[in-house]
Amino acid sequence: MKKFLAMMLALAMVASLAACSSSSSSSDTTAAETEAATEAAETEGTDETEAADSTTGDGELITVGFAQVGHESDWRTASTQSCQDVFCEANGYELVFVDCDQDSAAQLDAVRNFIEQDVDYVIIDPIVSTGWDTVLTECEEAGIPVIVIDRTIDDSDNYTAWVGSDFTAEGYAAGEWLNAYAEAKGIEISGILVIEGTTGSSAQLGRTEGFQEIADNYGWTILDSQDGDFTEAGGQEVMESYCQSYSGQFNVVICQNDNEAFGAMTAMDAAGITYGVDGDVILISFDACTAGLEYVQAGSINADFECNPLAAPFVAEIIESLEAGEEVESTVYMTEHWYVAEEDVLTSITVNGEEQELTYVTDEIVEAQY
Ligand code: GZL
Repeated sequence: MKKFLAMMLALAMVASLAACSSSSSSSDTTAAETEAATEAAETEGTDETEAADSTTGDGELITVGFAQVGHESDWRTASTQSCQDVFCEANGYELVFVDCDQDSAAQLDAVRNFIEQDVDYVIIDPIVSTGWDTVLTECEEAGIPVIVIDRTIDDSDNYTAWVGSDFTAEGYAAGEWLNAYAEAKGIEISGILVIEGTTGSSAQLGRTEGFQEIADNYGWTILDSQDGDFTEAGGQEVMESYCQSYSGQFNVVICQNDNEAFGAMTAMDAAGITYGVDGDVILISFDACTAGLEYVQAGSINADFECNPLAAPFVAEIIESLEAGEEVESTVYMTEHWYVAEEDVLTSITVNGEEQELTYVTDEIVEAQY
């Protein structure tokens, strides 16, 4: 009965998806979700009843409501796919997925809809880090555990666990790499321009804070730091403005994700500004998605600081422990790598006194990336 009810409510949810995201992205996502579930079921060679037994033992699927940030970047696509691959019927789950299209109000509505549907678990990747306390209390009162992934919630700790990355550490690593690289290459850093991620997201806050601290330590000048919203269009728009306003004043560009870097490269190409290993501007990025690593391998991006989007398997472990009545870790950090374009310049950096390895990008690494 619960499964039938969940299915009917899920269908109602799909109908309301347009409220949360543009119809094309929600229908694409639904199609992808269906495709992923079908592929997984075919791969597993397991029918739904057998698969359901594998998770709950009573033939019931575990319903998981996932309020995703949006579809703004390659990183986001990989994050969504990871959840769809793991939380599928073949593995004993029913995923109610909502693409919130970078709209914080819509994301809160999505979580409240999950409560109405009485899902078993809620997963949230919070678009911004504040405004969460009330709805998390509502989930608690409804007896629905919440697992936060990727970005953090900073105004409440009323959730079961968080799985993600240390964004400030990513910013520190980018700053220390830049210092060591400039020294090794004999480059005087004249001026730095930053294209930030979505304002108020913990990824933007952490990367900005970490890099700023290192810049202050070395006395670097950050000429400007504007929001590119983690999108290619945003990165291009901000970089076009920078090329106008700061021509000849900068030799470092920091993009807080790969898609912004793609846009920044388009803008610098149009302005006749060279970048990368053989260019006048050092280009640094974050995420290290496959396309980003291809640009690193080509020497267009000098260094790319990975942010791992594949949190879903770790979330599934948490849910399975909770189903078994076991204690769970409240914080799970993902493993990340710092990728570089040149094998013979630096092999490691020192961050807060700790030596951190650098990874030279090879065909095998690009092939295996997300
Ligand atoms: C970081 C993640 C960010 C990525 C961007 O964990 O939230 O959001 O860096 C994505 O690509 O848009």
